[in-house]
Amino acid sequence: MAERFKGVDFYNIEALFSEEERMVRDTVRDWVEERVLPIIQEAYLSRRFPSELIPEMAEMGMLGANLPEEYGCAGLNNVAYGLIMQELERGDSGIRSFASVQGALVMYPIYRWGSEEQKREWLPKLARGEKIGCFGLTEPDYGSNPAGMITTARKTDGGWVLNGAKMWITNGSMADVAVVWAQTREIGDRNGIRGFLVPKGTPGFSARDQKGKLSLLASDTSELVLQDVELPDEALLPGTSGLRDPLMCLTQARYGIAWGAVGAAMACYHEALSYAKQRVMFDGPIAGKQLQQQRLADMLTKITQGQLLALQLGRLKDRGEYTPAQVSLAKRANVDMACDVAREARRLLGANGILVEYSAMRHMANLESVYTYEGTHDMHTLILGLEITGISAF
Ligand code: TGC
Ligand code: FAD
Repeated sequence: MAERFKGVDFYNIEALFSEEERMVRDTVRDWVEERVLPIIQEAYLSRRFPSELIPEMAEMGMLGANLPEEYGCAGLNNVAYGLIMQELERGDSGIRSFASVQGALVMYPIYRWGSEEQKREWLPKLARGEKIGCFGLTEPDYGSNPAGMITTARKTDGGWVLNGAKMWITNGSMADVAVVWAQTREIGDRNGIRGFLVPKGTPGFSARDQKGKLSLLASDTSELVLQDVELPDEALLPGTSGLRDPLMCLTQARYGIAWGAVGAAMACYHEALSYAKQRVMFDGPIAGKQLQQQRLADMLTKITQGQLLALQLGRLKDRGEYTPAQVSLAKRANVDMACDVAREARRLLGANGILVEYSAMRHMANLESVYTYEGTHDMHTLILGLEITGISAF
């Protein structure tokens, strides 16, 4: 086995984790080292999500890890869950995305608003990785503003008919079930948005790969088309009633991203530091040059701030004291931090920094998607602006 990655820990944050949290992190860390890093370059260049990893991720309890054991999940606390996201994204943002969507955007809404029958039917299979899910909120004309969605759910006798399209959907083509959000205003719903479970193969429902991506290449991103899709009443997530529900799912996923971004930044810093020590230019290692030391000092400072932010957010979440605005702050700050660290690492590596053999450019390209999805950086700025001033500037 390769030498274990020792992490980046300038402030002895290690001491703030419980034994179980450290054990979960180290298990996932070793797995990423052994199973993800050796294949990720090939997967990235071949533009494929490495689905062969799913059974192992499931076996290790990484899917819906903070949901209860009674539905086949690991029942971990939110800090341990965050550490899983951190380690997965140290491998690749696409791997973390897969786990985020399966857990926070598919299993969470079923757990939160599903009937007991839906929970028993889907959650254990999703936790075991036997079924894959996706989350359809974004539409071609409604990205940052999902309230305007035009996908409709029309009530019929004994069921529903869905029409519309969803865009940029992670796991979309490989999903066995899509959590689709549709507006129901025409039937007089006050808030007018409900969630539906749409199984693959339902007539009128199809998924198409998003072509031409230059980011998150080791991830399945698709468009979903819903044309007169007839669903039984049992497809409705009965507890859903308005926009608040998908936004609550986003809070769960944004929380995981705040941790994941730290992992990507740690990978880039680690790579930059070891490169700087061995790359000799002008008769000495570039690690001995002041400009590169400044780069490394800035990276370490930012990563340390991001680690503390994620950890305190996790502790608040575990105590049930966190707010969506706090999650926005952490998603916004940590992804921005990781973008900066990845870019500086790539620059430190010189020409080698553009090669796939090194991870900095892959992380840098991936993080541009992470900066955009789950609420763009700008949207989180405006969410915080509203929180601070009480005035909406959307
Ligand atoms: P607004 O009136 O503010 O809110 C409607 C109701 O929702 C409540 N709420 C939230 N609840 C929980 N968590 C949050 N984050 C919440 N944000 C709002 C709010 O209190 C209200 O409740 P109630 O009881 O009064 O009804 O709604 P708005 O239409 O003004 O929108 C606000 C805005 C702009 C912040 C929201 O639309 C937004 O967050 N837009 C960004 C869209 C977005 O993030 N899309 C992500 C799509 S999924 C994705 O990208 C997956 S990538 C996955 C991967 O690969 O990892
Ligand atoms: P727009 O909303 O069109 O924004 C364009 C620009 O305008 C941005 O810079 C934005 O910040 C800015 N802007 C928007 N509104 C304002 C304003 N009021 N004031 C100032 N500036 C503003 N969605 C899902 O539902 N499920 C998924 O699984 C999923 N996976 C994704 C995977 C990838 C790889 C990507 C790239 C996206 C994914 N998304 C998913 C979609 C993602 O959530 C949206 O792309 C994102 O919410 C932004 O929407 P948009 O792309 O339509 O940009």
